[in-house]
Amino acid sequence: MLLQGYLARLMKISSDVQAALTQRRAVVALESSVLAQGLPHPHNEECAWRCAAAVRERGGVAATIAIIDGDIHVGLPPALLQRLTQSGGVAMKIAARDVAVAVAKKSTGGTTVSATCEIAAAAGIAVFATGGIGGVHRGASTHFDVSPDLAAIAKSPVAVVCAGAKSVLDVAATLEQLETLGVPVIGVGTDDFPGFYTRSSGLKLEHRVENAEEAAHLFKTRRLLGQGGVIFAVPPPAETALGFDEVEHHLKDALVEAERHSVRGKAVTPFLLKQMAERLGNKTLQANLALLENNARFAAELAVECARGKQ
Ligand code: PSU
Ligand code: MN
Repeated sequence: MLLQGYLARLMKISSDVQAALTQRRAVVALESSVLAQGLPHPHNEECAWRCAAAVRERGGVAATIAIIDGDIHVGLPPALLQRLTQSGGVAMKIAARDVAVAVAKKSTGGTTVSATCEIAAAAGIAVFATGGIGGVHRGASTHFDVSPDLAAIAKSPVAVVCAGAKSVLDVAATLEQLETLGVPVIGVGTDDFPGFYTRSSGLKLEHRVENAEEAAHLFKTRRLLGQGGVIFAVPPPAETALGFDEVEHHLKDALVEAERHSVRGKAVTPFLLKQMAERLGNKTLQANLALLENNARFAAELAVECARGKQ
């Protein structure tokens, strides 16, 4: 867990985010690995403005988190955001364990879910929106590739709004691991765990809420108990969601390709997502952008509900 006092000295909080935090208004943290590694230019720029606008429309302040020249930014000015969106893939992918390295070496990069969760918590931001979380990769029983996202969510007192786990993963094993780590996974208006590109992963959830108000009540209760994060799983919008069989079919080929190129470690997730984008074309891109925006919107509604009565 990042230490709040020390971290504050390393952080640059934008004035709008700082004002909202001081006045206890709704703030939504946004990750930036999706901008630096996840989406090609110029779609990453479209993602940034659509998510920020969705948060604003629902009465929240967006706080994109990233590390630029070693500074931890909470709320990224447009000129610095472009350093990531126009980096052509050379920006660092910063997971929780890389934060200290990136700061010490004055590096520039996008923060993944694990790093963003920990930085958001240390900055006093309770709600965080992303596309899909990382998790247990297929074949993990032999190569042990489990995303640090899961452990970071378990220990950070943050509500993580997502459209499920990335479909390239072993989703059932990811849910098992979240149970082991003590992370509640709550469906928003659904009994199914969403499948990122698809409305359902085919796996059922134990608990659901119907709206942001119910989600806020549950999350506040968890915070009162002094426990870690909660995952709120929102199905991707029906208009752009893909079919389960179609995604699985192409995924099999993408996994073979990853094996053929001996892709390992942090490169696995970006490689598989890029393969899927190439195989399914513009549809994955549209689905990805729509679900990111949709998650940002729900996260803002949740943050507004959480802030109610605090000002
Ligand atoms: N690359 C992408 N898209 C992403 C990510 C990386 O093309 O969304 C990021 C997310 O921020 C997520 C992380 O937290 O990947 C998980 O990576 P890994 O499986 O290496 O832990
Ligand atoms: Mn990994």
